[in-house]
Amino acid sequence: MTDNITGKIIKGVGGFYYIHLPDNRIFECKAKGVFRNQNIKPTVGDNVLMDIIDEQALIGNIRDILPRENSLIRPMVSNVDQAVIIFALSDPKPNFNLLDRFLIMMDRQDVKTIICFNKSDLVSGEEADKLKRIYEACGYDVIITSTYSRGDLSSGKEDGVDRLQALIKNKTTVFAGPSGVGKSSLLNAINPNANVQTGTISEKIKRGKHTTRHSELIWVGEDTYIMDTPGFSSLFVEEMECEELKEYYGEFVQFQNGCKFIGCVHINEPVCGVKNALSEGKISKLRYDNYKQLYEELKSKKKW
Ligand SMILES: Nc1nc2c(ncn2[C@@H]2O[C@H](COP(=O)(O)OP(=O)(O)OP(=O)(O)O)[C@@H](O)[C@H]2O)c(=O)[nH]1
Ligand SMILES: [Mg+2]
Ligand SMILES: [Zn+2]
Repeated sequence: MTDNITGKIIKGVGGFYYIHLPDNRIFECKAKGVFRNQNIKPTVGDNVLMDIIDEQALIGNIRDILPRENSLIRPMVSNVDQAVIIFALSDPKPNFNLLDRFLIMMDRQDVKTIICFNKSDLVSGEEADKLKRIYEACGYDVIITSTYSRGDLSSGKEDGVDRLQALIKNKTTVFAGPSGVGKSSLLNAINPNANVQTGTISEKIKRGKHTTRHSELIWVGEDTYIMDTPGFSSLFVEEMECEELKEYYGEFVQFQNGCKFIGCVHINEPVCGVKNALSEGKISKLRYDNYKQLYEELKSKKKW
């Protein structure tokens, strides 16, 4: 029996945890360590100390959970470095309100988010570039990808999948986004060995046929993991005062000097630097409209 091996939980199903070791073996473990007295539940992403029970059968036991750098609630995962939120430019059409909700949710959990617009083969270059500029102006890294037509070198354009690959190296990254946008396809493009199931969207149920159902970490190279998550179609921004919302719209900040009222929320106040910037086209109407909609929803405490 070998003790105290360090590994990472990549999956948890029915009381079993799957521990990935640096040598790329995966052990099926139960959790019987001392941490159980402290009421800590092992979570995907946890680095753990494992005892090997049966080397041949790849069975072990989790002895201890190493200290967490962070621990997200949605999705439930530990030690995350960053998130990539993926939307399709078309099929399905992007829901920008949902995108903002996700950006806010990750910001509230102190996780850096990169935006990836996939399926660039389905829209014009101008359309993709316009969106890229809008979200870059809000302070986000934006990548345009296609898993269908990669590396159009004739146009001299950098391939988005290559850029994504570079951005995730040596990190643990959560891939999130609506169903059918190509999260699993991108994962396979980055690492063909990942071999994650993907699927065409069924017209009837509007869901991918091989839709991802469990969050799972996938090892894609040394110190590099990606968490593939099931698609979501709605998100609820909880426990926030409507007055707080503006803090999550980073591009507003530089214009707030122009607001007459302290605590201006940029909705109905006269003399507002943000609304002024909006009318001059310095703030995107798309973003402002989503801000306003979320503000009203938070104000009326309506759940969504
Ligand atoms: N046109 C086009 N289609 C793509 C692209 N990437 C993926 N697809 C297709 O989109 C469909 C959905 O892809 P998936 O990778 O399964 O999507 P997903 O985001 O993992 O979906 P869920 O697991 O349901 O959340 C599949 O039919 C893919 O072949 C792309 O760049 N362009
Ligand atoms: Mg998937
Ligand atoms: Zn204002």
